Amino acid sequence: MNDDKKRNTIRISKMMAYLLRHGAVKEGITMDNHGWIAIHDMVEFINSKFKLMTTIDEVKYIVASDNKQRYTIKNGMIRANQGHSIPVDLQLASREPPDILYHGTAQHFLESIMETGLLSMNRHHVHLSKDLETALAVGRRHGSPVVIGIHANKMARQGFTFHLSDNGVWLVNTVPVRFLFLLDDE
Ligand code: HQG
Repeated sequence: MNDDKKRNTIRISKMMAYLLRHGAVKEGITMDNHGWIAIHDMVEFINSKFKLMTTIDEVKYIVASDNKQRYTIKNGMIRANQGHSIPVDLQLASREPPDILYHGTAQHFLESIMETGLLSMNRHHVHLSKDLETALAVGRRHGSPVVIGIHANKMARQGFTFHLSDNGVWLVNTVPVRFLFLLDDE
């Protein structure tokens, strides 16, 4: 893939994330209650907005090669597996989480988190990872990364509901401070 093509692919995949998680309805694209939009509608929108010439096949390639498996395609429709700010019902079954899950964040959020617990902020859920590496990468997006441990199974036993997205991200509405613990950096 040449550099121009790579740049276009990145633009298209960013636009997809924006539309499917946040902007579709605002941009006039029909989305059902479960977060699905027609791939055809998305391709048309992207092409007219960016004067690009993407195709359904290119979108399928982006979905198949996405490093976090962010999207699912089914019957000509596409949706994001997690990360929404618009109200969608992903119809995920509740799942019993492992003993410990991790949340990656930035140092500068730590004080506030340790005061109020983890909040979903602009998204629907707090996003948790099953391994440290992923959590660190998530944290790095916000600044100097720090990973917080969560006593997830204990939370579930106390009545908190957990969901597992189709791409392996654990979702929960909130995590009160009493279930959080700090990890050593080493
Ligand atoms: C922080 C990416 C202050 C929270 C990732 C986070 C993930 C608080 C930020 C997915 C707080 C919200 C989601 C509190 C939480 N006080 N700060 N009480 N509670 N925060 O982006 O988890 O690459 O909405 O720690 O891989 O970083 O986009 O959430 O730092 O799965 O596919 O508020 O997005 O996936 O940031 O990331 P975000 P996130 P993609």
